[in-house]
Amino acid sequence: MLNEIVARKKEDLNFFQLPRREEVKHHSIKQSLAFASNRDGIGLIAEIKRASPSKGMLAENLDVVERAKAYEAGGADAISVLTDGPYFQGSIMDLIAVKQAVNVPVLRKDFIVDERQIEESARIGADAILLIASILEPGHLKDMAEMASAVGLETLVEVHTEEELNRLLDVYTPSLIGINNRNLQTFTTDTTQTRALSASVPVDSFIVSESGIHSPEDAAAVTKAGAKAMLIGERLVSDGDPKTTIPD
Ligand code: IGP
Repeated sequence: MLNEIVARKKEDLNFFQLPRREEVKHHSIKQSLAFASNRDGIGLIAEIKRASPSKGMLAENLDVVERAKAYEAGGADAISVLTDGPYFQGSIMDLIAVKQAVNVPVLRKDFIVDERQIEESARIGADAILLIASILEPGHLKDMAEMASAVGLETLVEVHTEEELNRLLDVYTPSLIGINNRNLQTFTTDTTQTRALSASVPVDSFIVSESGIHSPEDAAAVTKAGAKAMLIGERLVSDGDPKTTIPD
């Protein structure tokens, strides 16, 4: 019986494919995006998003490994993986699988509210995590960012309003700031939000424009507004070719 249990345990570990710590090769998301922004005018984070609370399923039976490889081959400079289950149909297993399949940095996209999620993110091989200003008090967010850095994770700090941004900047200046064009209360997107907030972002911070980018025109507009990278989910999940959205 014990032999059987042990054999089963080994099988489970294989199934889960949790990486060995020493086998995880980390890549810096900031460096990758900065390099791309200098080369192409803007960097691209392509997102694996199976579903969203507002649109429901975006792709049935999405093969996340195949999709992540397609994004990488198509020129994505980083991959974001939604790991929330209840609202986005993702899981940490999606991230584990994607991380092992690509050589670009992988961002864990989730609602991080507890330090145990930071430890977990490091353990599953993420290179970076998202921290959302609207759900974390500025002081708490700063502590979380420092904890993340201590375990080798970079952070993308997301703001949606100028008030959130200013409250945060009073205590902490993130090096990667995501301006979310989507209002998380109403789910409506407006890419002019990037322009509205970018003037208040400190010059040394790197701006990522997130959400609602569907066309080369949108991409050009956020670039003009000061974004050095853009994060695209829905459009790419439904389309699959990152190049269609990158401006020349
Ligand atoms: C991607 P879009 O409109 O291209 O699918 O958006 C990304 O910005 C969005 O998924 C997102 C998100 C979030 C999801 C931005 N911030 C916070 C969950 C939690």
